[in-house]
Amino acid sequence: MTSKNMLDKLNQQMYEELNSFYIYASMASDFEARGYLGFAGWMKKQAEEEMSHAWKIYGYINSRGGKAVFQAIPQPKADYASVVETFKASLAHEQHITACIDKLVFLARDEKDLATEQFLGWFVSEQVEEEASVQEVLDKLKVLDGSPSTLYLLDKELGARA
Ligand code: OFO
Repeated sequence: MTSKNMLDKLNQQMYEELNSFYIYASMASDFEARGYLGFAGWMKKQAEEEMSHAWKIYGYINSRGGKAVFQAIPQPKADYASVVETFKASLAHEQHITACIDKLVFLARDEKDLATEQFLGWFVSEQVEEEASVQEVLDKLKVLDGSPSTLYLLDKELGARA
């Protein structure tokens, strides 16, 4: 049995995932406006993944006798100063999401809710991947000198993800 408290916290996490979608969709649009179509495609893919995370939680809440409830999502930041700044913000956001997921796992353990703990296991692994993929981009940006030509090449490379 999944407690009302746990279901409420899962609802909060569904909000976090939808908020992530909003943030990354906005980053994609900012990249697109600056002509970085590859970075934009990469971020759009990221945003789509966030939407799929939200649906996963939605399905779980409803399958455990709860009801997924949608909260208002704040307007995301629309303009970033540079490509590096955008990816740094993305990494910070993923670290925040990891902390949220970890808290949920500890709550599930406290409540001896094995089903929810197991459900959250997928998100724990996913966060390792998500943080690593953003870190990889930041590492490449650090190695490259940030000149327009290298940014152009990286933009092309990341565009292949989409
Ligand atoms: Fe980016 O992993 Fe969900 O939020």
